[in-house]
Amino acid sequence: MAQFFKHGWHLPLSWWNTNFKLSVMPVKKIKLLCALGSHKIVSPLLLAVCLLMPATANAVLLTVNNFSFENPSTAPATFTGDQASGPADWSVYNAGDTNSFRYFGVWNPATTDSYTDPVPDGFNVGVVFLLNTFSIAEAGLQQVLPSTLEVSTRYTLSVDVGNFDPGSGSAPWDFTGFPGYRVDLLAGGVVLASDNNTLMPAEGRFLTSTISYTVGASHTNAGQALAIRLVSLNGTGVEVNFDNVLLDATAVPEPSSRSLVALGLAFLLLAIHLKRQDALARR
Ligand SMILES: [Ca+2]
Ligand SMILES: [Ca+2]
Repeated sequence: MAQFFKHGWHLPLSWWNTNFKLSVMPVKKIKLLCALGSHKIVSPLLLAVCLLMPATANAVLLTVNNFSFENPSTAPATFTGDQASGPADWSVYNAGDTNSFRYFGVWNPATTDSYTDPVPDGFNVGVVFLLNTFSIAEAGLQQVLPSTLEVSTRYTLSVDVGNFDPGSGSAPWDFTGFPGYRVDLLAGGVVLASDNNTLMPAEGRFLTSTISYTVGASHTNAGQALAIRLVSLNGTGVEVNFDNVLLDATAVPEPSSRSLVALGLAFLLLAIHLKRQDALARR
């Protein structure tokens, strides 16, 4: 104990290893020992480390209906949709102009050259088709989810975003370029987080947009319905495609209270162990 106070917290690792039998272990091994409860036979210090390690919480996949735009089922090289309603379970989001030449639905690119990449999931992709010669207002697809915003939870939303290749058979529309996109996560109609056009998929390619949003101990929109909005910014290129819309939720323990308790327990265990070591040394 005297040695501990003499050197304070700046003791070399070898001292810790000798006194606490805690080797330099890979994090994976420490996690395994923590999970197995082996700390009881390793050392109190390992138990303290276990207490300080963040808890592993499992992500729960929330329901996004028709997340892959497979409804309606659509034949290869076929668009199914209209100007007023989106694919099943999705509705049209029109930010400004509802009368211009704009279509919403699903597209099955099989047998066409509209995509070099395979469809991210299933056969269809969601379609937001806007001719910006009629209006520059953004538009897209949106869905209110069955889940509500929960406190102490981290949400992760991922969506594959595609750039329709002009290919050789897309006339009379010119799909050259990319109109830009935005993915919004909402609760109670309020936007919580967005990916505002940070990715630039090449012609005929998909990229995955991912956004995260962590809710603390309280939130103005807690208990209100979550929603997802997939937007085309209506720049040059006519069409943006979306697919594989996945939203998961992970419980997040309150960091302040959890770490305070863990730190307190860790110091208590260390003090007990040091006292025992000191008593043994005096014998
Ligand atoms: Ca799909
Ligand atoms: Ca394009």
